[in-house]
Amino acid sequence: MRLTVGQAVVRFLASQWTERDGVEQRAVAGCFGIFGHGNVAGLGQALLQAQRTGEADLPYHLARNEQAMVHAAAGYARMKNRLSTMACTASIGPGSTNMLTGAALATVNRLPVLLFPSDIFATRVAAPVLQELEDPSSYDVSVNDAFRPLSRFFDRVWRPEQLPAALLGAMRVLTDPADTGAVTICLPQDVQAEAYDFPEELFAKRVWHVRRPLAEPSFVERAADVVRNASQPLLIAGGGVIYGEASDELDRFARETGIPVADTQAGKGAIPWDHPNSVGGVGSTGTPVANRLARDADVVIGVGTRYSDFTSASRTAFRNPDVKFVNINVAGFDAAKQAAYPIVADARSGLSALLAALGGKRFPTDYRADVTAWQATVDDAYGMGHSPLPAQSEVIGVVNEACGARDVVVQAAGSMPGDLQLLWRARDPKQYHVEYGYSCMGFEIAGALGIKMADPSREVYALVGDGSYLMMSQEIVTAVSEGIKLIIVLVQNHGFASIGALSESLGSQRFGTSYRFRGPGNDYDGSHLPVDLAANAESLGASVIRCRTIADLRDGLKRAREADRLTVVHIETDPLSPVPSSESWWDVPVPETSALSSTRAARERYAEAKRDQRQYL
Ligand SMILES: Cc1ncc(C[n+]2csc(CCOP(=O)(O)OP(=O)(O)O)c2C)c(N)n1
Ligand SMILES: [Mg+2]
Repeated sequence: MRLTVGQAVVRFLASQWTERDGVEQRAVAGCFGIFGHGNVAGLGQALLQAQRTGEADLPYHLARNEQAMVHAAAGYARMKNRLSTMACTASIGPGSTNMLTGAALATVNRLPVLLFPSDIFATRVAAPVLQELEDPSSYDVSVNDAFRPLSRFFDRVWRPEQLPAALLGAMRVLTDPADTGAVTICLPQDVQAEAYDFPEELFAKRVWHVRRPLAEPSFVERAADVVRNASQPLLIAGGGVIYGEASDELDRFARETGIPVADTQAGKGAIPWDHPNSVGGVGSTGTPVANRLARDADVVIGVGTRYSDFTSASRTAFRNPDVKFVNINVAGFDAAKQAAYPIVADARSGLSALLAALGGKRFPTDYRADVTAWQATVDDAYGMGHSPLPAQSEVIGVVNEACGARDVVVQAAGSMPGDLQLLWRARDPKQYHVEYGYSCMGFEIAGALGIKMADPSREVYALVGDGSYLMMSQEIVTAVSEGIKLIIVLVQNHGFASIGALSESLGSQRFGTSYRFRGPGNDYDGSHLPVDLAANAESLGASVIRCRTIADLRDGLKRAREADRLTVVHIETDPLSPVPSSESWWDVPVPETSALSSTRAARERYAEAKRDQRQYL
């Protein structure tokens, strides 16, 4: 079939499917893109031709920022439990390097996204092309080489005949639950437009069967021995439980063994908040109940977790001197963490196999009274009646109440991820979408767009801080133009509440964390800025509801739900409002020497906290 490389890419992607548990779906459902001279006549023409002739079904969506379109693809993939994603095409140079942060986010979170950065001419006759980085020591280096460490698969197609291998390699990695992440195929701008006689088989429907690796019996037996001999085990549910759709198995495991279940940011919702075994989030922003259980546990069963520093409280969460770890994970890399007894398996089969091997062993459930007491603390935080400005915990409470069981909340950075992990009551495995692998400011609105595209039947609430909104809010325009409804709750607290609090605790006096005029002290200590983010959102095409009080917010959210278009609900909160303690720690180093007494005092506290850090060998 004589096609350009661009046309071949589009045809190929339109024929790729995934299958797991007998359900087939499109592997790549569409293509986000921003065109420039690098792709307008290559992939751009191919997408146009597909749309005009119907020869290939790969809907095109115009994004407003390349980083954001990769976030949208990541949100889409996460909502689809990594079984379907979106492709992204960018022009050469800045268009492509804008995708780097998105690529890193996807790979860190183990989410499949398929990126086509455009690249410099393969023929080099016209070099240096506009936006080319010239490397005097090598002519085959381009800015796109920066994608290499961020991608789980990287290739550059210098000649059309390389394309089939590149595409198959890309699909293999995208659909592998252990290896998935950003997949990057660089397409030189001349090669995109070059024709080649591609074999027809390349474009036949291809189904990628997504594996559910089974646990090896001898590994299950060793791990079961460890768990059977435990006296106070704790299970930590990570994102792998949700991606593996293993909530039923986790429920059964928990009920039959009595073992308490704590969750990570990616695992929240794996079982509902009011499940009899649920003890809430664990680690630096976890609940005190889960953290006390973690402190004393002699066996920690980590299912589908990467053990990020927030989960392990920078390796201070587990303090039993004899603590042992049993990890169930599709990725051998993660299963081996904390010198664990590894079960390299899908969460579903791993949990079932371990449960069977435990032979009816049951553990005490005396943590339940503590959970009940903790829930009263959450109720208080939801309804604290803080004044004159409301507290962020009250905003979270109202959004939680407004959310239907299947609705989705989206967040990524600032003070909200911590408050959400501590306080959010998740009712469905797909309800809680806090991107906390890369914690990227600006993910919220773009990610929410992708999530809503993945499941239009759910109401999607993006909670956005003012700092994150200012970094990346332009996908409001994309959502408006596509007719995609989002509810954006814009939390204005005039700067970085999160980093402000962190800075203060580390002796750095909230330096550079508030959005105010430069004042008399040559610092940002003047009055608030005349910035109106609600008006900004309105100017981008959103409906806007301005709220002053929590009652306004409750009513505003009701109206936003009833609306049929993207609605921004704006509320100002007190950046200094209190939140219940996690009784935990996070390792952020404090200067060892300082001319400031605040820093010296913080250094002493730091050295003290550091003593509880363990290597788990
Ligand atoms: C892209 C990016 N830059 C910087 C950071 C570091 N950082 C984490 S939270 C934060 C402030 C977030 O401000 P805002 O969205 O207003 O949330 P708030 O802290 O006020 O809740 C910063 C700068 C980040 N996570 N992502
Ligand atoms: Mg803020």
